Amino acid sequence: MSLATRPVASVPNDLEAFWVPFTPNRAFKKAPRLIVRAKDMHYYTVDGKAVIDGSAGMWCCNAGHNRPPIVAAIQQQAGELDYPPAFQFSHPKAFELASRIAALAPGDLDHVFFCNSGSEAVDTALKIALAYNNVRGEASRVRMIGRERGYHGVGFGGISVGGIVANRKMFGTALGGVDHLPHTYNREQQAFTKGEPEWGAHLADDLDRLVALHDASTIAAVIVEPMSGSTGVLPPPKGYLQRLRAICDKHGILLIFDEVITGFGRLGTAFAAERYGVIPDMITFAKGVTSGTVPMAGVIMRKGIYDTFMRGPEHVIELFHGYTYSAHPVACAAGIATLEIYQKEGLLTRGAALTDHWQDAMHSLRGLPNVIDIRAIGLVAGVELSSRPDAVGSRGYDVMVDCFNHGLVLRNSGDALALSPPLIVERTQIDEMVSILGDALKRVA
Ligand code: PXG
Repeated sequence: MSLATRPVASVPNDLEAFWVPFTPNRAFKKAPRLIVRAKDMHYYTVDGKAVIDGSAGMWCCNAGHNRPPIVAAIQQQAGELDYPPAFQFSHPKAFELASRIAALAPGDLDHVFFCNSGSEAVDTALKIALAYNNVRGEASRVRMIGRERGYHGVGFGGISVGGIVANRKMFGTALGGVDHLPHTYNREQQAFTKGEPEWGAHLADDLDRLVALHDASTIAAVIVEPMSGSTGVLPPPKGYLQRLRAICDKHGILLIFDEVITGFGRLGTAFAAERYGVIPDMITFAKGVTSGTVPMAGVIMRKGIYDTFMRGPEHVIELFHGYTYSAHPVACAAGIATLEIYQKEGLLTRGAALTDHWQDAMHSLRGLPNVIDIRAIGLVAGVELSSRPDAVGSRGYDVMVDCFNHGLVLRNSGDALALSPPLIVERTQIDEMVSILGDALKRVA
């Protein structure tokens, strides 16, 4: 079809009203990056240009874009049952999706509480940790332990246990009683390692120091991302998560893995918990559960936690918590169709099969201007650039914009670039991404 006869996507003619999240609005509105269509590995811009998706949207479109079975499931569900009350009523697909997710999760992570975003999932997990300790007669356990450089969304719970200063400093003191483990990144010890670094397992022992300071009887839970994503892709040091699990067990502290990014195949297993052979007490998930098509998230918890709540009088609500859109039918339908694609196409383990090619391709960028570290694992990579002395983050931003202008979407977090393509990515597409990024690194001083 010629451009003249093709239906032209409508371009907003006034960009003022929408406050674009986590974005420098004035710079964006001067040169907006508008995407109007997507298919499989590609986005299409408002002016019809194809751009390869190097970030699965924002770490979520793991099955690739606009996959017909997911689209059909969403359309059908919307036409059949749009919405029933989420409290005191439910619908069959909520149970079906929960059963499938529980079956994917390792060990006795058997029960699922649904939310709509990773931030809600984190708040939910923290609240379940508090309530669980209450119900089991350990109500003095009210403290939460997060980690420096952790990202757990933007709710007050999430920014409290999170450790990204820009996300915290403007927003008061948030939750009280929160302490933080040290982050696990040390460039001198770890730069340019492939997969998990050898150095750093001992940093888990800092939890013992926090227990000595606060006493175990005051600590409800520890929450960490098995691999920190937003802060620039920091794989866990070998043995670190196992050590954290052992220390939590010693002190009766719950361990929560925030798998909003690592869940649904990013590291080559369904969940990172499986990759590391560590069963946390709760897993938070979001993003990949519907491949980004409809907002959906949740908390998977071990049987013992759920069972502890199921002991009171049967007519009494066990947990005073939930959202209007918990287990929304359209999201559940999308989730079921997504999990079917993951299973049929082996996408949850494709990250393991492709990881050698992925790591070699990413590490080929070593030696290009300003590259000071590369961290690649599963199907995710962080490429760290040195900061301009007078403008931290500006180089990463310029590379992101340059890549977009030359056909690649990736994420920039300060001067760290993150790549996490849909799990359907082909080797040739990995090479294409690396080539565009390499050229951008040469162009941007
Ligand atoms: N936990 C983790 C580990 C996350 O990565 C959230 C919670 C919050 O999810 P919601 O759905 O509330 O956004 C996240 C979200 C990026 C980027 O480019 C990362 C996220 C979101 C947007 C951008 O690093 N992670």
